[in-house]
Amino acid sequence: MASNRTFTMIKPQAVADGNMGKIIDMIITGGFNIKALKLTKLTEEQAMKFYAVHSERPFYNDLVNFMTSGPIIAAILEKEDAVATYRNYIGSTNPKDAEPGTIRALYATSMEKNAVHGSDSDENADIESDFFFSEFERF
Ligand code: 3AN
Repeated sequence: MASNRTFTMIKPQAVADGNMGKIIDMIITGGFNIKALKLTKLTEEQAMKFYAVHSERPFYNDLVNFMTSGPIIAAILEKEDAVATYRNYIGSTNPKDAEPGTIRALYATSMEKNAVHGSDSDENADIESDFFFSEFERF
């Protein structure tokens, strides 16, 4: 059965562009309940660990540099079938392919600076949520 939780980040470019409030509003109006939320900044070590699955990819170093370039918002979201529903809601990784009206279509500026992260499986949603939040920081 699909989990009802997913993990998201609002990436540095979207925060720097002044769009974090609009994106959080879209998350709420999309029917996702926020179960944890923080503004933080990743260290290089944390970003390398978070994206370790991409460590062999040619864009890995640029991705780590970008993700440590400024503050991010991290959040745990709850909704039925949250992982798949949220990935549909944010749109394709490449904003050129993102459906009109999705978060990435509205706020991403490139494949790398694609506004938000959304977990790709229930297992990763749990791992990523645990990466950012202690038990005292979520409900
Ligand atoms: P998604 O975030 O849609 O699940 P992944 O997991 O394939 O996409 O990629 C993780 C992150 O790596 C993306 N959010 C994006 O910022 C970056 N990325 C993926 N593919 C590329 C690429 N070809 N060039 C630059 N950055 C990329």
